[in-house]
Amino acid sequence: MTVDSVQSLIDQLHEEAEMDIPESETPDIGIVMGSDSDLATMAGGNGKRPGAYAALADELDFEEQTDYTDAPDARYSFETFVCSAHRTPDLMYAYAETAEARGIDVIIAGAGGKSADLPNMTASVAYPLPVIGVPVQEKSVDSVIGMPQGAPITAVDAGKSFNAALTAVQMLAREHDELRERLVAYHEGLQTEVGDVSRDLHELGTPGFKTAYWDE
Ligand code: RP5
Repeated sequence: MTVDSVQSLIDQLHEEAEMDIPESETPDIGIVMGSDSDLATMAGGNGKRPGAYAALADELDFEEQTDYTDAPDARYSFETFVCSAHRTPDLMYAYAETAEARGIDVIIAGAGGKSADLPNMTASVAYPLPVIGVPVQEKSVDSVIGMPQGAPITAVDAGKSFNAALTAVQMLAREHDELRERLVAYHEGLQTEVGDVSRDLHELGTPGFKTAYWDE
């Protein structure tokens, strides 16, 4: 028995899979999570470190697509859903099953708890689409990465949805030079930050650095 609110999402996914929308107007990355309680880890904010949303929207100029039939201005986009593997298995299955036809190139799937089955089941159903699993908690790592031979999943360390987004864009960048350039620019920015901090720490000395940086 699937309740109406879930069934309408399932129906919508299947309808969208039948639409003939150019790939450039469909989301490139699909982000799914087992619960909205995973959102702080998957997106960032609310006391958590930057997550996949922050990597895509703030660092790499992606835009979130909230209407499948109305692409955002940005060329590269992602979408976000909650699909619980245990509470809404039909929705999880429908998302994974339709993802490729809906134009998604890579899925980032996050779940917490000891039975974090959304990433691994999504990977099984969506195959051959690549799925990057995010264990939302340390105790979720084994259930996310523990796939049998022949059933692949790529995964990041617990909570590292930011890196999952970078990995997803690395995959897309093999076909999109513009994304390759954005990734390189992001990495150069990281190097610059380390270089600047290192010079300041060395030249200000530890007490001076603490005053300059910690009292900001
Ligand atoms: C998992 O159970 C979810 O991914 C979440 O991390 C955890 C708890 O879910 P809620 O009870 O907060 O919805 O399936």
